[in-house]
Amino acid sequence: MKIGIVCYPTFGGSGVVATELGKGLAKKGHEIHFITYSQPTRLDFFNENLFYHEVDIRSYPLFKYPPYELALASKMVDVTKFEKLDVLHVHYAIPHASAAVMAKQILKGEGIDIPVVTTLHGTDITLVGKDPSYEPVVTFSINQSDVVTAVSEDLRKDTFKHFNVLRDIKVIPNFVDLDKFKRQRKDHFKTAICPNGEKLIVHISNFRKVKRVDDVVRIFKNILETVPSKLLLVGDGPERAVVESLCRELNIYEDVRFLGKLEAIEEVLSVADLFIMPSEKESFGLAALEAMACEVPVISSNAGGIPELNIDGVTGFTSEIGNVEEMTQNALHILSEENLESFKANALVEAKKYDIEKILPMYEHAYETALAGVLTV
Ligand code: GMT
Repeated sequence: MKIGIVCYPTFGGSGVVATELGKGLAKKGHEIHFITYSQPTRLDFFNENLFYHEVDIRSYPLFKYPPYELALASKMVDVTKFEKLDVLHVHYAIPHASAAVMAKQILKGEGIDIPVVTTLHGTDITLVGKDPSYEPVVTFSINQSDVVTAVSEDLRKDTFKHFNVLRDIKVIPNFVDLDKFKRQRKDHFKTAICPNGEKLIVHISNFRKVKRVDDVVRIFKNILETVPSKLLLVGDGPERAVVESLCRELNIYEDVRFLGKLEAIEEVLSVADLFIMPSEKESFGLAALEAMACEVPVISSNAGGIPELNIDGVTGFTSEIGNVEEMTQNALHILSEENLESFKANALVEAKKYDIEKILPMYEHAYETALAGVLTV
């Protein structure tokens, strides 16, 4: 099948999922055409089935805001016609779904029927999408897509709650490559960070307010009072300076390392003992899944779709958003010698349910359904 994939090409979860999906489908023999404004971050190897088309955004003195959505729709029309695509798969509703629906209409006028599959990822529904400044367009593009998928049951329910959706939404959870994300005995790396056998605690995010990185730091400060540990903070974003100041204020800076935008996160996760995700909103929590695949238990909030992945009392614990005290107690419970190994083993068992090999066929089925729908219209 020839599939056009549209996504944000950056470090964000939706871009990572879209890129890994394209790479996985290419390995299975599908021809994948990424249509984005720059090279997707994880598109870092050559494969004869992978193609990249850059959206040309022309500026003009009249434009205070260059119309990206129009440039994207035009590029989708162009690539669909000239590469003879079978299906367009857009990740993140804003503005990808509406641009795809526009491209579909344009192509229809030229006698070409192209089905659109839209995957909802989270903030496109729960934060940005439901805002009145975008809601009517998001509703329209969800209803006009041929197939719509959401990355968790919670996100599916939220979509019905916030939008006047008149169609089915299929849940296709995010996935992990178990060959890449796995426990590794990189003792030299662990020893370099934890020279005295400390426990290694990790948080990965884009340091936006919804990630509540300050809670991570406060939980870590509490853990330190009982268990010698080190904290690695991976990622970057608007809250980073605030979090750095907090570490100084709490006098724990010596035990915290900020790694910035690290690409090979599997190297850090593969030697970690605990992952913390206290988010205020999280439709799925891809970073937690990647941690679990590396046998790392998770302390998290119970926001959004996280409890579907992090099974309370089994793979880690979930608590009310902001309950730093309970998260601390749960972290200490996991880190105790008698509990750590069983939580690690459980994390891997659960992560295996999200093996890329199991999830890819669900997307292939979604494409076939979309195609069949278009053919019978
Ligand atoms: O979480 C973010 O800030 C990034 C965002 C994105 O769109 O890139 O992530 C969303 O999609 C990920 C992949 O499906 C999910 O794992 C994240 O939970 C989701 N984030 C939120 O819902 C806040």
